[in-house]
Amino acid sequence: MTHAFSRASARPRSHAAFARACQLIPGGVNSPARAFGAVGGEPIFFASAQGQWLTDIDGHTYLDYIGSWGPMILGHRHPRVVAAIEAALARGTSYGAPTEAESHLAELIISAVPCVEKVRMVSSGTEATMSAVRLARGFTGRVKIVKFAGNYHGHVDSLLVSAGSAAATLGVPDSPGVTPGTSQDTIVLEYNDPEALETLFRSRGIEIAAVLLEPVVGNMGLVVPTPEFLAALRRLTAKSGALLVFDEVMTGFRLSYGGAQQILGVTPDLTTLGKIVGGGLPLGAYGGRRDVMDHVLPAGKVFQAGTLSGNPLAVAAGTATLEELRDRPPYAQLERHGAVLEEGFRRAAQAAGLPVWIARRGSMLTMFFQPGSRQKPAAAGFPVTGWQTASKSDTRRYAEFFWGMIDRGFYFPCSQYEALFFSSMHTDADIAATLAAAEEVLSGME
Ligand code: KE4
Repeated sequence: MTHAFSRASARPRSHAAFARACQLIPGGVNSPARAFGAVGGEPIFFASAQGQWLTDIDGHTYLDYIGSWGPMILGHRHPRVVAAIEAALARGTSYGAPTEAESHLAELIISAVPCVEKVRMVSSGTEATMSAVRLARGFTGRVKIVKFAGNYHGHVDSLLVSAGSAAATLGVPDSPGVTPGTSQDTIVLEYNDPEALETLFRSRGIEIAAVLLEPVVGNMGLVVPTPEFLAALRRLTAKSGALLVFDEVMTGFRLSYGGAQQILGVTPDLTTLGKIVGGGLPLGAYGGRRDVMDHVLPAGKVFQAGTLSGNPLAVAAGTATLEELRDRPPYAQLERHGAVLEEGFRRAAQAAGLPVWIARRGSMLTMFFQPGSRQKPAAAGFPVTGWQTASKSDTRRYAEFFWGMIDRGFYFPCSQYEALFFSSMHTDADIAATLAAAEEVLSGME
């Protein structure tokens, strides 16, 4: 089914821009997640954004359900964030020396995130997870890292093993260039499988430096942890001396002001952050127990450094974003809108006779399209509990849904294996218009 917008003729300037970019940048993009590889067609080039809206270089406007893959929880160009960046800019852009603003942002993070007693700022989520893994190994003196299939933690060599997000989308969950010597110390288990975790710790617990996971997964589509899985994670790591590391780059300040760990009631030993904590500018962070963090150079001997770590502009954007989230928490509204979207998508898919599994936490949601013939009302979809079930999705149907929504001006994630996000700027009318469009698209799908 070809779509008005999916044809390059719908966006001639994007088409030309993409052709030019492909001559200069691998795949024409600076990150594969935005390449539209899984949905076909060409990526859209954008000119500007404001609030909940994106405008492409052909002048089309879209309601934004990606929010820069998570950071824009307050919408684009929030006045408090813009003012903070402008004020910092008037004083300088980078010093390569400490500023008081970094301590203020550190205080905000420490007061918000339950496990964080000390924190180190870096420039991306990847740097945060890479550093946390090195710290866990340096602190414990152990080697093995446990991760879970379909979880994505950035493009860290040792973690690009059965990875999610663009790695899963584009079929390179174990990337070329990652050597056996690197990946041999990474153990991959299925998410939400406490028995596998028990078996591993029974035989190899003393080898394990850390267990790293997305506490609510966004990178295989949205998957929530079972209470049994969470309890096993915390019990087994505590008993064996391994560190429990929550990668909250996506969920931090998204699911609540204290992140996933606050709503799940499980306190890890380390947490990694990114996206929202930088307010849309390049900033990541890792933090946790003081006795662990004090092993980071120069307090301790675990090396980690960065020219632009704690960059004044990024710190200003992150600080303003966190202060706005603290002062006017949007989470009740995000929950209300999320529940309406979830129920509306479920009803529309059922009426269209399409088997789906819908998972949601707050303003993170995925509708997994599943194989099966159409029958009205649709048979219930099977639960998606980990990569083994997520990877059974009908990605062709997802692509058809994606383009149908693009045709109608709704910018959804360009992969079945991503979560959608929406902001505090999305209105009741925006949510209703989204559901009306989804009903139209779903009812017309093959
Ligand atoms: P960055 O290096 O992209 O800032 O963060 C890596 C990362 C780490 N941990 C989690 C849980 C993440 O979701 C991410 C990055 N997420 C992807 C989207 N699923 C970023 C989009 C992209 O790669 O362009």
